[in-house]
This record gives sequence, structure tokens and C-alpha cells, in this order.
Amino acid sequence: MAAATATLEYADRASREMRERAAARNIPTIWDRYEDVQPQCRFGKLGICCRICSMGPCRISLKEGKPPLVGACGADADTIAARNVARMIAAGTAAHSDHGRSIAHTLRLAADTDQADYQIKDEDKLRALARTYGIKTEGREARQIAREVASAALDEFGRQEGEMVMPTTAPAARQRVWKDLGIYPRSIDREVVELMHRTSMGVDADYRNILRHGMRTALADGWGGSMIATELSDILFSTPRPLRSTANLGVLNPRHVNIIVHGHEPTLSDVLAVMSRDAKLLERARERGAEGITVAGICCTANEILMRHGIPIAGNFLQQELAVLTGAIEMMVVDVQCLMPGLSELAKCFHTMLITTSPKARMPGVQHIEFREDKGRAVAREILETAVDNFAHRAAEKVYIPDAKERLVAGFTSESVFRFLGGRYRATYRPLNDGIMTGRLRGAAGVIGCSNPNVDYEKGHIGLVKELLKNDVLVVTTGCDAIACAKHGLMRPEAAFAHAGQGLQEICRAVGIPPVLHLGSCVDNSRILRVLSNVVAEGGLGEDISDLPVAGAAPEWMSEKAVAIGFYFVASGVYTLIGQPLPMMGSENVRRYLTEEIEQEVGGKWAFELDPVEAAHRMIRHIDGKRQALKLKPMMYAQAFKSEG
Ligand code: SF4
Ligand code: MSK
Repeated sequence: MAAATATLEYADRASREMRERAAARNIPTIWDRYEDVQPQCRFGKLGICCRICSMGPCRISLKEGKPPLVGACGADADTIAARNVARMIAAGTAAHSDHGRSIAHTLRLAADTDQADYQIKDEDKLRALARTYGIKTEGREARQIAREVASAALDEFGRQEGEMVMPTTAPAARQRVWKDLGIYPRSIDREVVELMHRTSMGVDADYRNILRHGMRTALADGWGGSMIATELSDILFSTPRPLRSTANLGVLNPRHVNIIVHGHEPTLSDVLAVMSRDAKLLERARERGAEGITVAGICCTANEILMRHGIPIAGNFLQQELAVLTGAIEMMVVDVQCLMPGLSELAKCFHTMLITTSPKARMPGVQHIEFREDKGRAVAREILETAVDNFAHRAAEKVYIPDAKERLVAGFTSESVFRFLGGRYRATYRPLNDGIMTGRLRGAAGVIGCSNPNVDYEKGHIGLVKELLKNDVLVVTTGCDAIACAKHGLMRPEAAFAHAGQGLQEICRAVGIPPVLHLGSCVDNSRILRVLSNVVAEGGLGEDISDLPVAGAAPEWMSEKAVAIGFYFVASGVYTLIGQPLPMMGSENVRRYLTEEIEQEVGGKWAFELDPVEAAHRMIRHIDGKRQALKLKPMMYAQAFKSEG
């Protein structure tokens, strides 16, 4: 179990400095509040407390054989633990997919309205997606196609008959696995609703049956809601291309109006990023004594606008309060997800205006400027002007911006990265597959997910990624792990020479990529699914995702969304390791099912490991096992780590 005394010893310098400044000024942050909620409930941690009906809450005994072994209704630890995990999947899927739904509505708006603030920026991608949905593209205008694509995407949410279309882009062998097990997703809303139904009082009591439907729901997220969010965002806001930028709190400028965008959906933040360069607005900023306007991001909003505009990243989840503590933020604009309610009290200590913008996510006492896609630019202008005007209220004596920012290269996608790897802008995965087959690369790993005060900040992310690189494992990343890697310099092209094994260094040198590839926000984990499908399609590494020498990890996961992501990777055939176990360890049967038996059903499984080096070695052992099964050549160079057997 994690200690309540997790440290910032391994974190970047800016985070350590700002945490110390907060402590010196007696301003509580997430780490202090986390201490305040100790000791945490062990029943909750182990997943064996049920409160889904008013006969409860019922807690199963922690002592083996000692009553109560079942709740008042007779539900045992297996049922209760499975239901609790399943409800996390439902919530995570709902969050990602609701994001996808709002992007689909925005695409329809762009298609329907002449004066829309949104346009179709990637017509090639629109036409490719139209083909997936069987929509005719020849001789048709982009907006006509977009209207039908938006409708087809929206149908994925509420379809009452038949099955989802987007998952047909998975390898054929993978789709067969889902069909045989009865977990091919039918529609996004339907799977979430059915999961909530099954886990309500007195319905599904079979832990395997519950968790299989959990996988079906998670698949509706990864191959549905999240994939729709990614694809349609690329169509509307442009598909990212490799670009340079910077990360960490040092991106804030003491002489500028600083605006932080925080949350997840790109519909507002993209417009804000573009409009912040408007000449009239810059003039307004100068009139108020500022030399310019800096927009920087926190959490996945940061990843969205970094990937498409090169807008710098201020920080990840655990840095949202630290950014306000600089005293240099005129406004923090939030939309949905990963927003700490504690921000509202903290903002009162400074001149920082906290602005909520989504009707789904308001905070008591916090100013709300409602964002509507049909008034995108007008709302963005109001927000930006209000932020600029707030510069006059900044208290110079409260400003402290740590001198810490790191260079990075980001903007990779399932299309661009390996077009790049091909060296001649060919869309081919051949060089990647060849690199793995010849033993220059051991394999690939997706390292993703949140940060969490219950573990040493960024020890898990950075320790794990560095150990993988040392052993010639190419790393792709999204979310808050991507931001951690950027802050620690792992996205500089030259990072390969400091951290990668010889084979991986050769690949990075040949094509000029960093050893850690930033693929975007949390919904962009769907890009990793696409990469895996493309590697299978390229040939030579098996017939299914579960044959590939790959693994996934979320070392410092926090959100229910991470649980949904983990389940869709496991159900897609990927060995998936997280730091803290899922909250179900109070049921030995559920633990055994998720970490062992499930592999027989879907080819992937869960693993839990807090130590980052051991976590990397467990992933490497899995990758080496897949290499052996494929009878690939031995690794080309002596390795820092040799797996047993
Ligand atoms: Fe207790 Fe059963 Fe109600 Fe859960 S569903 S709270 S175990 S009586
Ligand atoms: S923002 S979900 S803390 S990765 Fe996507 Fe970061 Fe996790 Fe939120």
C-alpha cells in the first residue's frame, strides 16, 4: 500500500520549488490535503465496500474466514470488487466518449453553418474516415461528406440495433476474439448504460461476467468514443505534425499576460490559442502594460494545443495549483475533467481569475463564462479580453516563476511518425517492423496516464521510461506521462544518446526522432491502437495485436479514465502494467482473473508494480516472450537487461 508520505524528490525542479514556496506561505496544495485524508479506508482501497443500495454500506471482513463474508444481500467480495471496478470503467468511458460526442457535434456545426467558427482542416482524413463508414466521397464537397461523417459518428453513441463501425478498423483476428467472447461493442451509450444496470443492486453477481462486460464497455471507449474524439479533432483542428516547443512552469513570461487553459476538450482552447495572437488583443495587452500574451496548457488541453500549434506546456495534473502559485497567471480557463475543486480557494490568494466554461463542470463561487460552439470566437474574445484586463491587478511582489523549462519535439501521430520513420515521407511501418524483426529494437511500449500524490511524483514515469529506453524499447506516450517525459528532457532528439540502448539510438539518429514519441492527449491513446493495428497490417510480426512484442503502462494512474484505458488495452491483447493495483485486491478471484486467466480469453492481462525498474523489467520479460514466440532474431547489441528464459 502506498505511503502517505510520498515525496517530490524525483520531480522536476520547478515543482519542488513551488511546493516549498506553498509550504512556506502556509498555502495547502494537493499533497497537504492528501496527508489530511490519511489513513484512507482499507475496504475502499481493496474494493470490498459496497454502497450501491441503502441496505449498505456493506464491508467484507479483511480477516480470512471471519464474518462478514458477504453483504446483507449475500453479495460476496468477488461480486462487490468486480462491480466497483466495472463502475470505474463506465465512468471513464463516459468521460472520454462525452468528449468525443461534443467534437462530433462541432463537426456537424462546421458542416451545417456557413459562418461557423470551425472549418474542416484535414480533408484527407475526413475522406478516409468517410470510407470507414461507407460514405461516398467521390465528386462530393467536403462539407457534404462531413455532415454524413458527423451523423455516422453520432450514431455510434446511440445505435439501438447492430454493432459499432469504428472497431472494424482493428485487425480481423482481434475482431474475431471479441466476437467469440461476446464483447464486440454495439454502441457507446448502450454499453455504459448496460454496465450501470448490471452492477446495480441484485443484477449480475458473476464477477467474470461483470468484467467481460466491462471490457466491452472499455472497447466502446478506445475503439469508439476516444477514437472519434481523436479522428474528428484532427479533421477540425488539423492532424498534428512534428514540431518543437517547451514545457514546464518556466514557459510563463513575467512581462506577459499569462493565460492557462486546463482540462480536455480542444474546441475552446484551440480557438483561444489562435485568437491570442490577434493584433488588436496584443495592442490591448500593451495598453495595460504587458509586453505580450502567453497561453500555456495544463493536463490534456496542454497536449491538444501543443500537438497542433506548438503552444508550450505549463505542467501536468499535479502542477495545476503550482501554476497559480506563481502569482503570474491572469486567468485559468477550465472546461472538463481533472480539474481540482481546490483551485477555487487557491485562486483567491492571488489575482488569478478562475473561469469555468462548461455547463457540465461548474464550481461554487467561480465565475462562469459559458462556451458554446456556435459562438466559439465571440466567447474566446470575451475570455481573452477579460484576462488581459486582469493584468492590472497582478501583485508584483507575489510573482515567482521558476527558471525551468525544457525543449521538446512533439506532434507525432499514427500517420506521421512512421511516415517520418520511413525517411522519405512514405506512409510505411516497414522500418519499424524491420527494426524489431532484426533485433535493433526490442519492441515498443505505450507509457501513459496521470500523476498521483499517493506515489513519489514522477519517479514512476521517469524511472520506468528510462529503463525501457536503456533496453531498446521505443516509447510512445500521451497524457500526463507525456508531460513528465517532456519536462525531464526525454523528448529532445538528443535524449537518445543519453538514455537509449545502442539499437534504439541508431533508429533515432537515422530519422531524427526523440526516443519518446508524444502522441497527444488521453483520448489520443486511440492513436496507439492505430499504431498497433498498422504494425500488424505491415506484416512479419504476427496476425494480431496480442502477438506483438509490445506492452503498456500507467505507472502513476489516478483517474477512472485510466481504468477504462487499461481495460481497452487488455481487451485489445496488450500486457498492461499499472503502479497502484486496481481497487479489487480484496477479492483473490478477481485478482487472479484480471492478472492471469483473462489472458486466455483476450491475449492481454493486467500487472501491478510500483517499483519503476522492476515494472520495466516485467514489461521487457513480456516483450521478450513475444519475440521468442515469433522466433525473431536475437537482439543485435548487448543489453543492459537480459530477461530470464
Ligand atoms: Fe450491501 Fe448488497 Fe446493498 Fe451492496 S447491494 S450495499 S452488498 S446489501
Ligand atoms: S489529464 S486523465 S490526469 S493523464 Fe488527461 Fe492527466 Fe490523467 Fe487527467
